[in-house]
Amino acid sequence: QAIAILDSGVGGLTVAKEVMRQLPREKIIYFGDTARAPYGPRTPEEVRLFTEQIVDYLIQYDPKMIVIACNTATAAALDYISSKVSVPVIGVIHPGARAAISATKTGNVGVIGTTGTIGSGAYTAALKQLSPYVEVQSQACPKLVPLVEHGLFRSKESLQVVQESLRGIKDTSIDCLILGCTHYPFLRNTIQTVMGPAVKLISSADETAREVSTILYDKGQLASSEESPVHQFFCTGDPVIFQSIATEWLGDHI
Ligand code: DGN
Repeated sequence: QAIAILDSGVGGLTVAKEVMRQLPREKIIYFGDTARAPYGPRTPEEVRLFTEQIVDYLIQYDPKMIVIACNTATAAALDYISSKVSVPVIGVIHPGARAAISATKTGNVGVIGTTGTIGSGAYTAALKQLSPYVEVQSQACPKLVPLVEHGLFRSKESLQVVQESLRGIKDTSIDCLILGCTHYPFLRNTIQTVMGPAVKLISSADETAREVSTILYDKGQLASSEESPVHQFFCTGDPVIFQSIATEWLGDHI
């Protein structure tokens, strides 16, 4: 049985890569809804519907768990999807919040994400639940996902867009910044350059992969085969662009 990982596009590959690294025997079925990305500007109802459609599709592959590797879909649909299916479902917001709380020294945490994620307040709620006195600065960065989906994350143009997008959060007193959208690790170096070396960047990928590992271990469902698994990738949009971004990011021909 495989681990199903889904996102609005290529962003969830940042989580898939970490799951592959921590759990190299696990087979992954990845689904990127590239034809309908970005999800950020859509209503929560629409994102919930799209997430449900993807889960309905993936369930035919009988996955042993589902990872909603999209913050926007986690905010809009995690509880709903969890109540609908019988396998464990996890999102990326709580893992990201946990990683930030263990990383911050000053209790001043920044979060960047899509308009949907930031508007939902889900990170602030998750952070405050873990540590009531944490100070949270949030900033929606709607221009970053399209850059990544178009494969422009190494372009010159990306520096300018990242600079503009981070203007509101750059001069605050945060000591760590949650990359609250799974697309943002593609722009990690550029974001680090703009924020400066004193701000630690937090991606939820590591912590999410650890949670996958804990759940499968507790259920006695970790893969035991010695053979390398053959992963499967699906996208709803142009497969050539998806394949090229996925191949570059994962460093393996997809
Ligand atoms: N990668 C998704 C996230 O983490 O929110 C959303 C990207 C998008 O579709 N805007």
